[in-house]
Amino acid sequence: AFLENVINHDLFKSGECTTRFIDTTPELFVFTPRRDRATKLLRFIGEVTVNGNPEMKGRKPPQLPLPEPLLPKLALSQPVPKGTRDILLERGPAGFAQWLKDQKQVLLTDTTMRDAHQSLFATRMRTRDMVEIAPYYARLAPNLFSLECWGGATFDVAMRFLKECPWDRLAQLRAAVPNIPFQMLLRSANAVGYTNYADNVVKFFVQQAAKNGVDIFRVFDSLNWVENMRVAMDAVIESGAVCEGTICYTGDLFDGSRPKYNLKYYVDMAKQLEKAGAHILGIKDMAGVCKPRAARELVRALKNEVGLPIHFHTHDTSGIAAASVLAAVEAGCDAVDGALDAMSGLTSQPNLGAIAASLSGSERDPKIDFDALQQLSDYWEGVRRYYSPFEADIRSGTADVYRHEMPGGQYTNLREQARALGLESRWSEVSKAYADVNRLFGDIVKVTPTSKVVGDMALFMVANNLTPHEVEDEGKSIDFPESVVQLFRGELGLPPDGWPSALQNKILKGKPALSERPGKSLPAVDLEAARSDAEKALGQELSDTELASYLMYPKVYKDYAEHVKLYGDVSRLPTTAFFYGMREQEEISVDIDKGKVLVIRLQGRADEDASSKLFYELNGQPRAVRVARAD
Ligand code: 3PY
Ligand code: ZN
Repeated sequence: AFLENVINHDLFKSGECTTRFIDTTPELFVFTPRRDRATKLLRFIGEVTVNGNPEMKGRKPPQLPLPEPLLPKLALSQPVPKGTRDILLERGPAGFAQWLKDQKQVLLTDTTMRDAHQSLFATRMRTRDMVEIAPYYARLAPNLFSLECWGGATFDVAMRFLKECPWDRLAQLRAAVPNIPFQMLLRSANAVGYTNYADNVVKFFVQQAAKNGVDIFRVFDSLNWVENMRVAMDAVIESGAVCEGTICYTGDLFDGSRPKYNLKYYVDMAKQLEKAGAHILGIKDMAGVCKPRAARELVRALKNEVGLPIHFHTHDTSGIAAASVLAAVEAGCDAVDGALDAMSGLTSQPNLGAIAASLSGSERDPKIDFDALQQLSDYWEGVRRYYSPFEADIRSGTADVYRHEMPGGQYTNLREQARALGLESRWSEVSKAYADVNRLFGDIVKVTPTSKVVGDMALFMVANNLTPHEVEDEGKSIDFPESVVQLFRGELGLPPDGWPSALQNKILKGKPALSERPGKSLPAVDLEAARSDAEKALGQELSDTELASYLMYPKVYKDYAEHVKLYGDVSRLPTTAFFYGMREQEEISVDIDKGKVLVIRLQGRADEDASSKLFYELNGQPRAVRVARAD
């Protein structure tokens, strides 16, 4: 690059430079960003090749090399056809909801890019693997109701573990798929975090998400408290996006011993959501415990009592979730979620292709091109192999889910937490403790973030060999996990019937609890002051979306930004290089910018005492990088 600078310099070209040319021409030492970016990426690949990706610690990599995922055989020069999003853009959110309600066919949402990987491999799917297939979705499946591709746990995992920008993911996907609505999961006052944020932060976050490509917001509250959903719902509606006000399904509609979550409970909540301005009513069966009979009755009752179109979401943890989906469709459900075949089943969504096939020829035929879905699924089959170290060791459905009621999206994450605490071999105790904690907490809705607290407490009980009786026993002193204290202080809101008071007294040790929604007493955050604090700390300017990331996760965002300074945008690397490094003589290509491709080959490696030297070829030029060895 230095030589390039010399050769391209005007003075050099004019032939008028003297021997002092180099000393007196500092700009020769200013290298183009391209070289800088390449150097950073080579350093990252070197680190991972020599020391391993920290994310892989204790995990077994797959057998390498892996075959390239198969892309559909379709020329991307084909124009993008009109799709469901065009209907939304033409009619606006209310008109779009009416259109949905008027359809005879059932509409389909593909959750592969959000919930499926959150539920199968701890949310580790990288942007690059999504962006590769995205333009094919636009051409092959324009009639999907939506792609759930953002929000939930993907936001923090992107920065925390994958070292990539969630907003960049959204922008790249949006550019590739202009014709299918994008859907995100929003935890109402908790936005995409694990705690309630100030109202103005929730609002700012929603505005950014809507502005940058989210069309449909599935808004839920982790205690089903509509009061705590209003700020987020209002922000969605004011942003001009579609508000899917969502009920979290829990318990068992027909279990007389748990009458709390009966039909009346859900119908009342649905009416409140309708009144609060929801365009669509979501039913979110996050654990996959809504049995077929319950799904049928619930949808039937809600269709009768509420005027909104209904969108049903479930998980296949039990192995029979597709039956619940079909029952919901029979009862008149307007849209349903599934994951493409290769990313379906187990703790993920039921199989979208199979659901579509089962309904084919019926009154509710979704009129979807199977061959197209199959081609997309073939791609995902290849992608899934990249992530095998993150998959939980489960091979079948389990009816045990009706006992523990753990959300599918939490299952692999909690197993991860258990593993990190050395409790993996005691997983069955953890899942039993999870059910015990739910009873101790008064039989609550368990979905992020309340599910996280229940999980924390379950791990705490197993790690400390505590029985439910000991937890309740006033004579036994317990130092409860901080998240449990916060929950009982009301920092995530309130269940409709309050907390069990004896346990609350024990946990809070006499300290007061909130009696209103937390956002009411949280002071507004001075957004510009927060921006300038972060800018000072990082020595760089923050855009609005970066500020939104920082507001959600200050520490995670800062660590991520430091990583970018050191290693550049690693989201561009192939997934095998990112997690497993490079093998000798392997060649990868990395699109670092429009039309700018780096071809990187690892030629060889020399191990010295405390470091290793890696010899690369970068676009045909030799480059060497030295990496200190961690061992
Ligand atoms: C999330 O909030 O991330 C969930 O998937 C809840 O089910
Ligand atoms: Zn889910």
